[in-house]
Amino acid sequence: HAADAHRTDLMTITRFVLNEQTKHPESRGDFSILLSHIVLGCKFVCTAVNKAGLAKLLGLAGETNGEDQKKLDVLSNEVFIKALVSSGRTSILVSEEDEEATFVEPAKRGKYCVVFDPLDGSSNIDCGVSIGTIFGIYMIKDGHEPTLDDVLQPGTNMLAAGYCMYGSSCTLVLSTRSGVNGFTLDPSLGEFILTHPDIKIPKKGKIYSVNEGNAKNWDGPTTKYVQSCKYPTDGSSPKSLRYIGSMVADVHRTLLYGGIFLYPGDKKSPNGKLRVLYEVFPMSFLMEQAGGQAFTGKQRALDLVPEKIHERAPIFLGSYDDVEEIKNLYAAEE
Ligand code: AHM
Ligand code: MG
Repeated sequence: HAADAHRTDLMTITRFVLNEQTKHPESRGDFSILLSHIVLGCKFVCTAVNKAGLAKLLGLAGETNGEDQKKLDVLSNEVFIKALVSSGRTSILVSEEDEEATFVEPAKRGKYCVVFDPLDGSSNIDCGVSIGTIFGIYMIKDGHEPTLDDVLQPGTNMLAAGYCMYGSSCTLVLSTRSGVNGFTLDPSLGEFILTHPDIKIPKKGKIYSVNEGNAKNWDGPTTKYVQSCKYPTDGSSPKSLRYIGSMVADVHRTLLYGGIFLYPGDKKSPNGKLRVLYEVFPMSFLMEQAGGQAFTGKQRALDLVPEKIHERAPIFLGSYDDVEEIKNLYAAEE
């Protein structure tokens, strides 16, 4: 029976990625190796996040030798950097935690560059709200010493992107340019199992997600759009508002249920808050791969060419039809 097969034929993320690689005979398994190191980082962070609340309650933090316990985001960053360098498959790493990019020493270099936010939404840790890791993968341009230009590429050049959400369960969502698949960590096996094959975002959604506390500084099109979510003039029902304030959780809900997530630019922060390389690009990549869209208020988000590694951009992403509406409002403004 199909149901039995479901229970006994476990499609782990490793097996899934190896299967995908057989479609590319020239591949030598480097990508699978890189991904297995990312997966290890995610498992580590998942365990650390789950223990964090308890450690605090028991007063363990900082008691031994008066040495402060490392902050979870700093710890997660170290784990990812070390795992990625030791994979032997990377040349340049860009992390939201580090001012400068990490250039891997020549002996350990490989052809990939990884941009990531090791623990996004960390201000939510103390109240147990879902947080996550976001990552994107590029290939270095051939035959030269790695330079920053290798990571300052448009999002359209990404080979793969994903996130891992540390919530009521630990879920890893991945795209290697052929659709989007979701895997859930089975803690007893220590393996990510395919639980959400071929995710497609609904064409239109019933939810909008934005920090409305910034409304007084919004521009015309964003203001008009959010107004139309609450007071639609086309006879449709108003949308529901959901905003967690943790990008991975807000985007994950948007991907599964449909709707729109926006972090617009405003008078105070013309480029919004979210970072192009390791927040805007990976999430936009996943949205497009799932049949949705991602827009900056001026252009397709993945067409941006970042000039600095920590650059920010406004972002509107989600269901195809919902993003189309905001695109029309910005086009009308010009
Ligand atoms: P952080 O890098 O300080 O954790 O900020 C990133 C987070 C995102 O997860 C989330 O989408 C956004 O900040 C929420 O911002 P705001 O609190 O301004 O609504
Ligand atoms: Mg962040």
